[in-house]
Parts: sequence; structure tokens; C-alpha cells
Amino acid sequence: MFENEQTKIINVHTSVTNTKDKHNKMVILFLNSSPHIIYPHFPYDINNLGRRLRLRLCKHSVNMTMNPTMAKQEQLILLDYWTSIYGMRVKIALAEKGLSYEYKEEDLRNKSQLLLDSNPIHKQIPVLIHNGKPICESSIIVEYIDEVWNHKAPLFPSDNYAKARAKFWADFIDKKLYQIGMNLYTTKGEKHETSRKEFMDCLKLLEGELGDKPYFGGESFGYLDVSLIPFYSWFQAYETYGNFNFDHECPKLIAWAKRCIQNKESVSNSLPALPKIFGFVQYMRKKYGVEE
Ligand code: GS8
Repeated sequence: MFENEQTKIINVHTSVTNTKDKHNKMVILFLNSSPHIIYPHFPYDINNLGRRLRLRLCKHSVNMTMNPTMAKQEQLILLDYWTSIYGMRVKIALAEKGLSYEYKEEDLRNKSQLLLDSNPIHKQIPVLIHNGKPICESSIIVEYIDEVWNHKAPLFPSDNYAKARAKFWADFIDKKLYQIGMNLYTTKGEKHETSRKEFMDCLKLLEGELGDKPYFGGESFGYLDVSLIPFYSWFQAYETYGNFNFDHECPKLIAWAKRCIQNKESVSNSLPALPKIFGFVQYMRKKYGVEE
């Protein structure tokens, strides 16, 4: 089942200290086929577990904790709403890691008790519930996913400076882009005009950060790509109501977005089609009284 492993049967009467292998490496105990990491402290009363226990003693503990077979045993629930840029980030990160999860669509006008209990501070989606423990705020969730399931598709660069830089730009996106983008389809007059300018300034800055790289993360898709690409599903709405021509005004950014959609199934499967979001925005405009 695992690579680099030895399998060993030990007797229940083996003392707790002997459940570690002689090299003091990580030990995994299978109970009803669920893996439980028992190194460094064995959390069960070993004498109550039946006659024999199957223990798999790993030579390489790192490989064990990262094994996707284990990841499948985790319980993951995503509380979300289909138009949410923030929720899309989480879906992409989960897909990058090959994790399956239960999707629960929230009615944001009538929030579920699970959402209220899971995010009592902001009462917002997305929330990822991992083995009963809620994690809130999309950037924090994506980082959590990357740290817990670090067996594949690392989202952060290993270089600390590059990592700090990716976080800086993701924070910039969170603080600026969403609200300004919303102003494009909910406001009129001077506020709309200011938002148009601010929105394009943001895109230009982001395009500068991308430079000639295929992805923000360099050669591979990473954290900043995950943060920004969901906005692409809203681009038809931004373009129409902001009166932009993105192909003309920020061609590198559009080429990057198309590259993400074409090359990354995690993205194409997580983003709703542009016309669907456009339809939603038309509905929102009527609701905000911007459109008759
Ligand atoms: C933002 C989440 C958010 O705005 C994050 O996760 O990164 N900083 C958070 N969620 C919205 C839906 S997306 O527009 C939400 O839950 N709105 C409902 C509400 O505020 O009542």
C-alpha cells in the first residue's frame, strides 16, 4: 500500500514504547483500516485493542504522512456558494491535491446552522471543515491545505522571499480587487469612473508582477495563481460593466488566465462558465437598482 515500508505484526502485549520502531521513526496503526499516527505518543490503551495489531513501520515517515491513500481517509466538507471567488480558490487547492470532499451549497440569505457554528465571527463562506474542525478565510484555507497535504503539487515556492512576495500580492488582491470589481457593476457616475481606473491600475500591477512567466509561481502553478484565477470567471461582467477590452488592455494577464484554464483541470473544473456568472451579475444589478 505504501512505498518504502515494512509491515510487521506486533503482539498486543507489546509495551507502548515498543510501538516505535527501533530507529524511532513514525509508526502507523491501522484500526478498522483507518490509519492512526501513533508516533511519538501512543494514544490508545494497547491492552484493550484485541489480540494482534497490524502495524506498518515506515522507514520514511515523511512519505507516510504525505501518502494520498491516507488523505482519502480524511473527512472534508466545503461550505460554499457557487459564484464565490473565495470558494473557487478552495476548490482549486483541493483539486490540486487530489482531495475529495463533500460540497455543501449555502443559501446566503438563510445560512445553515453549520455555517453559523463553523464561522461564528464572519458567518461567511467558504469554510472548510476538516475532520470536524472548521477553517475560515480562503487564503488561510488554501495555505492550510498546502501545509497539511504537502505530498503533491506544492502551492508555495520553497524560497522564503518568493513565498512572502506571493502572500503580499494575494493580500493586495483581497484588499483591492474584489470590492473595486463589485463597484464596476453596482455603481454609476463618478464612483463608477473612479472604480474603472482603480480596477485597471490593479490589473496592470498584477500583470507587472506576472511579467513573462507562465504562472505567477514561475514555471509551475501556485498560491498566487490560485488567489487570482477565480476572478477570471467574473471577467465578462467586469469587461461589460466596466467598459473594458481586457484582451487589448492586459493581454499578458488574459493569456495567463487562458493558460490556467487550458492546462489546469483543477481550474477548469472549479470555475463556473463566464456567461453563468454574467447572468448572476445581471440579476445583482437589478437587485441593487443599477439596471431596470
Ligand atoms: C471573504 C469571504 C466572503 O466574502 C475569504 O474567505 O477570503 N475574506 C473572506 N464570502 C461571501 C461570499 S463571496 O462574495 C459571503 O459569505 N457573504 C455572505 C455574508 O457576508 O453574509
